[in-house]
Amino acid sequence: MKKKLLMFLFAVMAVFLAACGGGANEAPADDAPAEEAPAGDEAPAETTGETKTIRAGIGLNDQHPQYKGLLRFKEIVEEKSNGQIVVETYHSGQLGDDRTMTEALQLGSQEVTIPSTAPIANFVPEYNVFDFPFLFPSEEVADKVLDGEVGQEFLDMLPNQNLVGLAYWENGFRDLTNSKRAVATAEDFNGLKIRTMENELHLEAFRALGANPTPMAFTELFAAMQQGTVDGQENPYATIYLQKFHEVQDHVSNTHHIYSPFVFLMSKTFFDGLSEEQQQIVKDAAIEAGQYQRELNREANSEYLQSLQDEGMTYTEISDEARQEMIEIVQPVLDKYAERVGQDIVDRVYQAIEDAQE
Ligand code: KDG
Repeated sequence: MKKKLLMFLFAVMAVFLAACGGGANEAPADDAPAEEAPAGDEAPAETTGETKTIRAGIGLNDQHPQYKGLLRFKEIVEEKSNGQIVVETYHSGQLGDDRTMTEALQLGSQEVTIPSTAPIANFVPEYNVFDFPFLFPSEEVADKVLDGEVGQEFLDMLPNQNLVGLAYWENGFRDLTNSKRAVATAEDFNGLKIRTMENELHLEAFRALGANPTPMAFTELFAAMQQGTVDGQENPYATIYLQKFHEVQDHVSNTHHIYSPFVFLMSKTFFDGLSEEQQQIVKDAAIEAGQYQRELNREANSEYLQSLQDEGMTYTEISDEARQEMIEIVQPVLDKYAERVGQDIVDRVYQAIEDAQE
């Protein structure tokens, strides 16, 4: 009887051990793919069946050249990858604002966004340099610097933040609008409640000019102007017109105080999961679509100042003397930030700007 019981217990243990041991050696079917390298790393796009999706979001609306550029990016990528990479496009902050979308890229829960450099400076402080007021004298000089060695040096700072910078696009020269008064001189900024991008340097520069700046996400701006929470804002003419800011703003001045680049950002987690061939496709597409976007943007910015006046805004021209006074007022802020981000890199940017003008 005892013997039978012992044999029964042995049999139960044997079955139990076999189950445990076998389970450890054989990978369950579901885990099998994790053992293999992601298909995209080795195989060219055409030979794998896997489709990758890029969710690309921007803050501006679907009329803006930035969105048209994004549609061009989609067209190129989907064609060149034979449909293996699909691009979904979102505008008007549907996926969030510049900061939240950039964070989503870092987390790998979104693949592309194209913010201005100002919010990027919250992740990589060196990017503040691009937002030094009155830094770039023209769009052409900006192109040369950004598409050159120095521009690349800045893109190379992004992987540390789990971001990849594929190209520079253009937001453009920023101009002031408000609903209180015509702004012609530095004095006219006095007490104006101005919405700025979420960036300390912008805040300090406007404070130096005597304004009362408030940082705010772009998605909240129209309502803030409509409700009078802020008196004004600053953005390129294309944005002012296409976002219909003229409906809630009366005055526009060509302050041209900052040239705002856009940076085409991709999540590094996503980029690293692409094959080399696919990485090249998205990089080339971001550059090619960016050329197109810059062209459209320049046409829009030169056309829409007139459109804003046709819509009833008063236009005030900033004289050379008035602009010079503004430059002098904000200089201490620039000196402070140059020290903060490193005089070396600031000097390299200044040098590249000088070289670009030769
Ligand atoms: O899509 C880009 C916009 O979100 C943003 O960068 C626009 O310049 C802008 C602003 O003022 O927030």
